[in-house]
Amino acid sequence: MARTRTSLTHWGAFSATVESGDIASVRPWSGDADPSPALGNLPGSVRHRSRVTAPAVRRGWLENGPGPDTLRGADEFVAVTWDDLVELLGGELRRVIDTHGNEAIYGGSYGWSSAGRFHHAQSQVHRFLNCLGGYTYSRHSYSLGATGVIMPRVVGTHDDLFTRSTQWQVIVENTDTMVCFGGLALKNTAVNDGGTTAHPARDALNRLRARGGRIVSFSPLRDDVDGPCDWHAPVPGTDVAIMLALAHVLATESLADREFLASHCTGYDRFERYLLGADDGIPKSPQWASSLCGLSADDLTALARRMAAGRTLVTVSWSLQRTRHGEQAPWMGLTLAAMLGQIGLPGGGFGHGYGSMNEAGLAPIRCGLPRLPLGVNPVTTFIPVAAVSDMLLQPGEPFDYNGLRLTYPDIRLVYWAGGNPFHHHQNLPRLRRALSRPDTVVVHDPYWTAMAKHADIVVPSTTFAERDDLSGSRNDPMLMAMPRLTETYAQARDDYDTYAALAGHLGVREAFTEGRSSRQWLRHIYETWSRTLDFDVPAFDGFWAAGALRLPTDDGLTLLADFRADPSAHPLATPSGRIEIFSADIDSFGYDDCRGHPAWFEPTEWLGGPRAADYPLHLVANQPAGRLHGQLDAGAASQATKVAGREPIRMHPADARARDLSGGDVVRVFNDRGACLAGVVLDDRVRPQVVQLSTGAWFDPADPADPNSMCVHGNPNVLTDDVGTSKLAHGCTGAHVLVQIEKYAGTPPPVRAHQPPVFTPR
Ligand SMILES: Nc1nc2c(c(=O)[nH]1)N[C@H]1C(S)=C(S)[C@@H](COP(=O)(O)OP(=O)(O)OC[C@H]3O[C@@H](n4cnc5c(=O)[nH]c(N)nc54)[C@H](O)[C@@H]3O)O[C@H]1N2
Ligand SMILES: Nc1nc2c(c(=O)[nH]1)N[C@H]1C(S)=C(S)[C@@H](COP(=O)(O)OP(=O)(O)OC[C@H]3O[C@@H](n4cnc5c(=O)[nH]c(N)nc54)[C@H](O)[C@@H]3O)O[C@H]1N2
Ligand SMILES: [Mo]
Repeated sequence: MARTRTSLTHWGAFSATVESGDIASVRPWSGDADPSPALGNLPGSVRHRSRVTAPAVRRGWLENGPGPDTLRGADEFVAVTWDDLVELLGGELRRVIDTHGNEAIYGGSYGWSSAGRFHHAQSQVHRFLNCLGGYTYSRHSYSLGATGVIMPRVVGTHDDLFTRSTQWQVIVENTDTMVCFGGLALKNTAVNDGGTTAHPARDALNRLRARGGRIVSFSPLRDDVDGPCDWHAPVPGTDVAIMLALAHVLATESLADREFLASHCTGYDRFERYLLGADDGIPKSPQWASSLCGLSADDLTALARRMAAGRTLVTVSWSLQRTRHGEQAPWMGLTLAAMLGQIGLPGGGFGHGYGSMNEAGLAPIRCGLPRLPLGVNPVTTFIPVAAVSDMLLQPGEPFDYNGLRLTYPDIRLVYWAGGNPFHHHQNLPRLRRALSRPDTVVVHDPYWTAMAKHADIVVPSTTFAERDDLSGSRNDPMLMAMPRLTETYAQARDDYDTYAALAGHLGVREAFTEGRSSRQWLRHIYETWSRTLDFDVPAFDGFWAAGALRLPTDDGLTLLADFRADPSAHPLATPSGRIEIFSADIDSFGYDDCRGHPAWFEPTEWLGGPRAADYPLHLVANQPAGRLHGQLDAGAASQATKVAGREPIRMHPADARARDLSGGDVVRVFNDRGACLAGVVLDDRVRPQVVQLSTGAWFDPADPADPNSMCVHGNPNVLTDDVGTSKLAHGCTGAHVLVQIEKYAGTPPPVRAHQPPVFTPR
């Protein structure tokens, strides 16, 4: 019998019809005017054949015990009982801790998992590992690796840039020109960490235009802005040069707000010497930038004048910092906005992440969120999150990070729950070699992702649809009940129950569970949270019965308005209390790849450099429109985007003609790191010499035993360089990579990405 229930994902709330143990259909939540098409991936996801149906152990690990093994990813699996799993995994955790110490466990476990706050996979795994004495952890995210380090140093905050960003209504009413580096991709506003119930960005842009506001987009893709805009398609990776040119016009035409620079910023003089070329003899003029970015110097000059003549918001998408030297674009965007002197004025100033995540432009809630307490991690060893392969391949080696000199630990056990490094990490051939190094790799996931296939111990997790939970997102007014939609599939278990059993085996059950079942925890975290509030909310049962709770929000915000109004009463959390256009601290580190002020650094992966002679196409590996990352790639909305069963690669018709390619062709995309197959889509909204292949096709090596094997499905991370943004942040640089493309000769191998691995009897 069909039932209907309401729940939510990171990409939206919905009501689901449930039949025969699975989601049969979904309808977007009534309050959402612009729902995400990715909701279409949910039907059939609970009982999909790619589910992990029982605890599984890699044959080689079972037979030979823990140890480095290049067979990871190519071996068979053996199904074991839950009791066996608890004994094997519990015993291995005990061995590693007793022999090598807790530092030898890598528990960074980066990834998005699903939206519920209690069953949040990272929270669960971190609480569990903390109960065992801790783990080597990771800092920051693949989303904002560079921003997460540079922005606290130069504007004193990271989170506030997003949670307290200038809101859409303020932009609609006040902004004359919105200058968007990296566009305003509406596809990305589908998503918010922890769930999202409304998608107002499209409507806001339409209302801004109706009022006479203009949108200027710098992006290799025309459709990074939906609807009318002034489109500039520079050579990818040259945005900092463009911003410098705009700044140069402001500085040399007396259009810079020197009063604001003196009262609210520090170090503009040092930066201006660089801008004007006082020391290096190179003025960063529109003519100079034009030779790098391919845009006309006159157009840049005219734009700078227009920006100074009205209320201008400079926005920088997150993608711009997911490249080598990614610290520079947000820092330079902030500097440009500071020179315009409109930071803190309604509709003017700086924004970071409009068109990257739904939260930019949305009102923050006026309270915290219910959350599972994580305990304390006594281990102080960490890595910047995108250094995972470096860590596994170079134990004991020193590295630079944010002014520190650190050492990579010797990891024996890698523990992953709720993330997929074969989605998120760069240079997958190198990652495969790195994953052959530790003694043991443990993965919890509902699905047989490539990461699960590379594990020794695979723990079948439930999906959000199989358990009770509650949502919560810092810029969404709705706290939603997420009731279990259907019964647990096969032998899957909630991660919480798995950790409780492991904790029991290891003698820390009470510390982990505090005597509560997961249902009791849900009530407990809600009640603990409700006691921190200065407004009334229903008791847990009332909330659960109502299904949703509207929280109060801070409306009408302008980013940094308080600081602007009174910088001494509201100083920034920077050394000077002001915007640091020059940072003495960063300067003192003496890094060659991040200096004391924002600057142009020539990228490695760009059309203007020597690599382009061999790999003459610039691949933009952006976020997929039809899904969240690799999640539910097998679902209908994601599958509808595929071409010949492969991930679509969009290219300009001229670049296709030059290679004798037509739409629908299967092509080999390659460089010196690896290769993948993809399906051609011709589109003149893509800048010539640029191709776009989104992330998220499940990695599918033609020959799993060969670490250099091509991916037959179209995962761009077989091509990307595994190198950090700089010594300052070591952020992820996966957004850009140079490639060559050729027609695939012969019959393309079948895509097997969504099939389980081969099992063998014990
Ligand atoms: N080249 C390139 N690479 C990129 C990017 C890019 O722009 N270019 N973007 C980067 C960015 S910004 C990000 S955030 C990352 C995203 O990378 P990830 O966050 O690692 O990707 P997801 O596919 O969301 O992985 C989440 C996993 O959690 C699993 N899961 C869901 N619910 C549960 C649960 O309850 N328990 C457990 N145990 N597992 C669960 C899902 O099945 C899925 O496998 O990718 C990064 N990689
Ligand atoms: N549908 C959907 N939405 C998502 C996600 C998803 O997986 N699916 N992932 C979410 C996550 S975790 C994150 S962190 C955010 C990421 O948000 P972003 O990092 O901002 O997203 P991207 O799609 O990688 O990039 C946005 C656009 O930047 C443009 N761009 C790339 N390189 C350059 C350049 O050098 N110069 C200029 N001017 N433009 C460039 C590309 O054309 C691209 O479409 O997205 C979130 N939203
Ligand atoms: Mo992200």
